[in-house]
Amino acid sequence: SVYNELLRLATRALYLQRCGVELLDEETGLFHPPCHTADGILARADECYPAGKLIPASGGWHDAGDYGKYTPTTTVTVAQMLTAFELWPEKFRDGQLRIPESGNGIPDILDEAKVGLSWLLYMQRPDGAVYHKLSGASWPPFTGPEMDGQPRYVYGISTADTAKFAATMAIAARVFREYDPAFAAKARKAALAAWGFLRRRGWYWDHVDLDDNGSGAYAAHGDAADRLWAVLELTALGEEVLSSSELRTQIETSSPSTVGWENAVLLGLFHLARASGLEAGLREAATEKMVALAERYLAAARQSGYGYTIGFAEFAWASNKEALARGGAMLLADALRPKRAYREIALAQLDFVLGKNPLSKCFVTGVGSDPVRSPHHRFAAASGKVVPGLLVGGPNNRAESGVEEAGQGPFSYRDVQASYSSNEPAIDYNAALIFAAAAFAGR
Ligand code: 9MR
Ligand code: ZN
Repeated sequence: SVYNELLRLATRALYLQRCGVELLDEETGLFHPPCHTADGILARADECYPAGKLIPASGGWHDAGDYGKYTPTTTVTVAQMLTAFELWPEKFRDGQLRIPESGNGIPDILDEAKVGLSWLLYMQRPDGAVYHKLSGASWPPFTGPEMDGQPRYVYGISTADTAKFAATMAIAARVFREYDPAFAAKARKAALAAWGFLRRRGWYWDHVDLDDNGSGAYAAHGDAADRLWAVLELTALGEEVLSSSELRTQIETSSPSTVGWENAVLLGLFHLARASGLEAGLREAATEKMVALAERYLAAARQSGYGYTIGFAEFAWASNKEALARGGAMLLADALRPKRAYREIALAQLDFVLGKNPLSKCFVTGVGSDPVRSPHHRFAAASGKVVPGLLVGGPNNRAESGVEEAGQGPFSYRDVQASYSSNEPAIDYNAALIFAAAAFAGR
């Protein structure tokens, strides 16, 4: 049961990131009045609306140390939470997180996932397309979120975001069927509307550089991986979107990576491999792809005394998340083709971020004997309190912030607020942590 509290805090950290509502948390003493309640106004005219139109999209989660809300991270975060729940339902209970919804008869992790999903539904245009992000035009000051009074803009749609949305809503439609059928039906309808848009349109992103002056770019350079993810999830849901021979070609020629905001094909392959009523050959093809990836990371881990999958030269922005995601790829493969080494190496990734590393530092706030103390996190800084359960990006050779020392592998890290490139948490980093903690938590 040693990972149970970690799982609880890592999941609960999303609750502490909620936007658009008052936060009044007895457990941590954290408080802020309702924030960003006027989210948001359309930054530029598009095919459906004039510039300045109010697109009601309050709610959701603050992405990271900033107060932006992004489709790329919200989708993959929800998708990983729901996948963890599907794999290990016995580890999630109603009442586990002590959040406002605790006691409503639905496992808390689903309630929390719904916060992200409900916001995503707001981000869909009537024609099915989905907006990329919602944020201010300048980076917010280091104050509580309620003090960030600048206008907040909804920035242009993209087919990459629309596809990520379709995939995530398809997962939600499947998982919520048993717990909240009305919501599941809504998610399915939204997924199909997004898919309809994708069928009518090739790769497109309504973007100008100015959009990124006060928020992360989360730039996509195409939408092929996202479209494939959507196809796989819709198929797993039982929708016929491609012929089985086309599907097979797409699976066989795919190149999945770890699950992240850039690419979440791996989740689609996994859900398809487990879908009932599908040709065994298709499921087998998906499994082969997943096993090949897991084997690659296993070989990498064998080069490291820590069993870490990230080599010295590979530490980059969000290396902690990448390691946990590599472990996650092994856990997904393990669920299809059990292999002890997958679980051992996945655990080694978790151990590393929890402190079994050259700095003996725990990269999660509020956890362990030497946790992160000064994350690049506006709300934590303003409150003067610990916001527990947040995983920071970790060692980063490129040291974009200029604060941590560059090129030092696992030592390129500093626990100071200014180090946004090594010491900032983000919801998608926590999703990878939730997944790993869920795998090793007891029931
Ligand atoms: O997590 C993101 C990482 O993969 C990118 O390399 C980096 C630079 O583009 O951006 C990270 O995301 C940040 C986002 O742009 C803005 N909110 C904070 C995110 C975490 O640092
Ligand atoms: Zn907010």
